[in-house]
Amino acid sequence: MRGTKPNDKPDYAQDLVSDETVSRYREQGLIRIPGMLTREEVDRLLEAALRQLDEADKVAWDRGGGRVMDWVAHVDRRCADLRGLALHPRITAIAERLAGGPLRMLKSELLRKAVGGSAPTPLHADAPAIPFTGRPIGMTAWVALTDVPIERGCMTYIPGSHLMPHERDETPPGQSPDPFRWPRNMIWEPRVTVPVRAGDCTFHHENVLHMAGRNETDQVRVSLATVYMDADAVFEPSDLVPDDLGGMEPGQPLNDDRLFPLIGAGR
Ligand SMILES: O=C(O)CCC(=O)C(=O)O
Repeated sequence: MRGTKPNDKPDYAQDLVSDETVSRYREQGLIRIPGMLTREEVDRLLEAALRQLDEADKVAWDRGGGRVMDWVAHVDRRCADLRGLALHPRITAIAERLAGGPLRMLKSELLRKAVGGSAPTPLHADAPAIPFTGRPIGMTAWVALTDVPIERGCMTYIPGSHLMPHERDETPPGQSPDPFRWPRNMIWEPRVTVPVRAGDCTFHHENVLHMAGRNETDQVRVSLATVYMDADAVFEPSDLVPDDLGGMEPGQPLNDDRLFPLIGAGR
């Protein structure tokens, strides 16, 4: 664990994921790591998460007459337990190994798909909502704090789509591009649906296409999605997302250690 300075051991991250897993992530743009958290961690973090979902202001995402989900933005800035999860030593070490270079935490969002139907999460890639450029490319670690079978709205991905061009129809003049419109060339690509147990973690590349089903069960779906970016990434404003990162200037590097801490080996 972090207290024993795992990153002083050069083979720490190597012990956590094999070279084969890293290659698979880079080919497919996603990977599931089962059992990332212990039962005790899941219980403690779910309790903290439910408290946040109860008390904090939330962003609601409605689409097609239903609620896709709601979330607590930047939850790491208001809850020490969930900050600990966003900067979890195993998760961050694996993230850097998958990405192949030093990363910073950009943001973490505590997600909820409520009981009572909800709406599916539409197919999208995250890159248009991450207004930064850099190498290695950003990724999301999505940690399940409840079991998420297909019926509770687990994620479905198009493996390899991060390496394919995302062909879209021309946006009519004067209109913003719709990031949730299917890229035309992806419709017939195979998809993979990934149910997860509480404590499992998936990582997905910011350009991989993904979606999720509705929650059709009688239990809430709770997860923490943390976005990690290249440690030297620079801000590139986007029309699609409000700048909720603290008034950054175009071209400004992501080097505020307080807001965007280095993770893993760089800490
Ligand atoms: O949790 C979901 O349904 C979607 C999450 C997502 O799109 C993401 O973490 O990038």
